Amino acid sequence: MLPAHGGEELGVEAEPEPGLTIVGSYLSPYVRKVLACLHLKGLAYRIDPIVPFYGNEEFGRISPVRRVPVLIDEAVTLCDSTVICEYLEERHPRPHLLPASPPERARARWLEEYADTRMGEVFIWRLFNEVVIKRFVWGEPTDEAALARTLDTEIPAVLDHLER
Ligand SMILES: N[C@@H](CCC(=O)N[C@@H](CS)C(=O)NCC(=O)O)C(=O)O
Repeated sequence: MLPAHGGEELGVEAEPEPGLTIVGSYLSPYVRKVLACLHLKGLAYRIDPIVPFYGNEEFGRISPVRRVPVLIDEAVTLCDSTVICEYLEERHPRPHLLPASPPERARARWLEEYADTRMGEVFIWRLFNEVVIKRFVWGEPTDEAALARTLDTEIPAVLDHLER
């Protein structure tokens, strides 16, 4: 491990050992998406539970946009949960995680895209950021009006789309 922040070992492996490493905290839904994919495929991995805000220089090298998850294996280092899951699906096709028929595959991809973008925006950046990250990472107060808007209109609209 490389030293990262405040002397803690939150960095990433300089020389990854053979096998499969996922860099990223369990708190991240994008990390958990990749872990769900690994579990469903029965693949062993180790996790380097870095919090992206505290990542060191090595983290910036393997994740140029400083986001998690990152996958490191003996063949490749990859960012972005969708790219990582597609790689796992191609490299370890069974069990298939996408449906067989093109319309169902497309629908599954749309749901993934919707979760990654709109749901991420609403649940991570409007809700979780407002009540947790702003307060406990940056020491800033919650914007109560913005939070109320998210709870009253944005989250119900997202859930309505999923219900439909
Ligand atoms: N499109 C990316 C999004 C990943 C993402 O936004 N991860 C968040 C954690 S939930 C992150 O690393 N945030 C750090 C930052 O924005 O500085 C993916 O699917 O992997």
